[in-house]
Amino acid sequence: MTRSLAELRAIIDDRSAKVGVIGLGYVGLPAACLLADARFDVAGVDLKADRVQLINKGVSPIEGDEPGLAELIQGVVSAGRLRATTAYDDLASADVVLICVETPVDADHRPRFAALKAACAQLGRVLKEGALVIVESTIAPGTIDGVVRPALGSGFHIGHCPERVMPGKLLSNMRTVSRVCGGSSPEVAQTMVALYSSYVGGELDTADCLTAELVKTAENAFRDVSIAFANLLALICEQVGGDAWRVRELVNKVPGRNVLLPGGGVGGHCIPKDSWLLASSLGEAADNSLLGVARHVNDGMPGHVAALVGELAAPRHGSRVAVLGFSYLENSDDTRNSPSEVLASRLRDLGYDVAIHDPFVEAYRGEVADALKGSDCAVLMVAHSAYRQLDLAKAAKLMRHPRLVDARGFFRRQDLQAAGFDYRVIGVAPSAGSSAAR
Ligand code: SAJ
Repeated sequence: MTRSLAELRAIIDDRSAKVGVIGLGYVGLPAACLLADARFDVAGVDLKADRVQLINKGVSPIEGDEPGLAELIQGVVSAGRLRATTAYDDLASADVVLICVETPVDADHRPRFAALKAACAQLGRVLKEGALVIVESTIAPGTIDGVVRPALGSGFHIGHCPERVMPGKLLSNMRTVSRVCGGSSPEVAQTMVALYSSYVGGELDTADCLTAELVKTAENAFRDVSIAFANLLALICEQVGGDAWRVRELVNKVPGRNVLLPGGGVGGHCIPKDSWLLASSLGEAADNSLLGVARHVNDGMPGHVAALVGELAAPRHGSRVAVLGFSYLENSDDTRNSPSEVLASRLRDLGYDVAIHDPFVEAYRGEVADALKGSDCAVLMVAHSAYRQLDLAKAAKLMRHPRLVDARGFFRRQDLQAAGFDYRVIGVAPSAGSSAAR
């Protein structure tokens, strides 16, 4: 090792360290901007040349509303502290490099490390000895030792500081949410704390790499299992004549009890795959494990919504269903692993024509009235605040048949009734006070 950690620490503290970031997407770009804003000289590497060009013009390639990001990119690029490139060679002089590439799972739910391995191999080829490499992508337990270290080669300090961001809040999450600095040694972890304290206001906990891998996959898997419990409770309530929203309300009255929200599905880039990353250490047993079963429950919810549509409006030639909401999360434009996409294709397989509306997603932005017009059933799939403005009485008149499946418990039932809708709410049995019978 040519450089001691103490020397690395010193150039981090005086901000003369050169920083690299690989992968300029939802995680890497805001991180690169915050480090540049903290007065580090930052070089960002991304395979996508068009994204690199946009960034070097001071323009954000990230769609959707990300408060403060466009201004920050403009500021740090025009100040010359952030430049983007497609060439790994530009990282040869870096002292610290963050890796923020995708870590998906394949159709068999096994982790796919191609992007991570490629980034590590290309970086290891050019990076100077003694540099610190930190993986921010969410990775399966054992990945730092089993994949990153061998691909990178020897001579580097290695760490894992998993990202904890959500679309729509990237900068505020990065500035405020606590982080785990998992280092290949306690000294490396402390050096990571020095780096992240340059822009993270939340707590910075030190740990080893394996613990950091487990913390991130566990917190997302726990959320997935908790959502699956809420969804299963919803299915049970429908079965036995109950109302999952009322049950949830009464359970959560007791402090410390927190049943999450049932709904039409679990999407996004994180929750649907991070459970499988954690479960990967179970090998063949992963599918039937608690984590695997929870995944199957949540993956089944769009299909259940399609069945509820079928109960209200049996598919006939020319039947038309309006799906309200296509992004995976309310008030976001992010459509990764969108449950609505699964629902729409299921409905088409059943013979329905499907019209989609979403105020945030370019392809489906039009007038909600156009999607509802002449439809036989509508589905509320995403709880966008904009749908609070929907005039239900007007909507009912636009439709061929005023029927609605509320897959997020979004509308007040008395409002649906008053507007003359025949409706089903996910988690509520037809007999539990809604007029579902046709
Ligand atoms: N969902 C439900 N019911 C709920 C909560 C969510 O059906 O009660 C659905 C949402 O509609 C969405 C999906 O689950 O389709 C995921 O929603 P989310 O609120 O978990 O959002 P993510 O995936 O953007 O954010 C999660 C967060 N993780 C945790 O809260 C443990 C966030 O803090 C992480 O930074 C993010 O994953 C990540 O990047 O890993």
